[in-house]
Amino acid sequence: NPKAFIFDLDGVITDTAEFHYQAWKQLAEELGIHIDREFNEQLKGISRMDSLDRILALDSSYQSLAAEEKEGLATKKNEHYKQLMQAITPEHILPGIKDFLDTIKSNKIEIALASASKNAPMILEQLQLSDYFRYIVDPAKLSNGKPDPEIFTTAADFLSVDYSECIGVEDAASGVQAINAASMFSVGVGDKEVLAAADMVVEDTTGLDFNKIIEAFRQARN
Ligand code: G16
Ligand code: MG
Repeated sequence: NPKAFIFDLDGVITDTAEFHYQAWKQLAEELGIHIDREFNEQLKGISRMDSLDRILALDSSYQSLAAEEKEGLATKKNEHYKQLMQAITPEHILPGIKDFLDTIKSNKIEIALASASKNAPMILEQLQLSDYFRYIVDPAKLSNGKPDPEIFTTAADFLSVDYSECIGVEDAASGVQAINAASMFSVGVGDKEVLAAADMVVEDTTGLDFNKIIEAFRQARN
């Protein structure tokens, strides 16, 4: 059996993308910049500052902002986001995730979180899922974001588990890339074509079948 499951948060455990979008939209409007849901797609899995850079790149009048000004804007977005996140309850856990976590736990396999979100501990708390997670990687301490494997290897190192004995679960192509680069078994949640690099893909979170995943993991390791 694998020794650890390492999860992404947004798009796997809960859908925070819409809340991030609302918060960025509010900030963008204050700056007179227009963004839509299609644009928001490229902000998934991307860090707060990188997301801000992509938004500011849409308007030539924001090309020479000082670092402190950008910090201020990023903080402002996060204030909007935290406000919206107050509405998050266990009802916002994606379908099948609670049962999947219970099954992993009852099989005595470790669980960790590899999310780019600095708000991840608060979100898990509100979803009432914190107790499942032995470790939550602090993205502020990383040198490189996904697709770099660092966030996944950091979790495995903390748990003292070989990378080859870990299974990573991701909804973003960059996340799957990060898992693969860490030599872990990758499970993609979402579009088969977008996540073609994953060792296994399920359409949505209801497809996360513990036995099927273990079977595919064993086959890949033989
Ligand atoms: C999530 C979201 C991103 C967000 C990032 C940082 O990543 O997908 O859109 O920009 O976290 O969030 P925060 O501003 O809360 O630090 P993941 O890795 O959970 O998919
Ligand atoms: Mg994600």
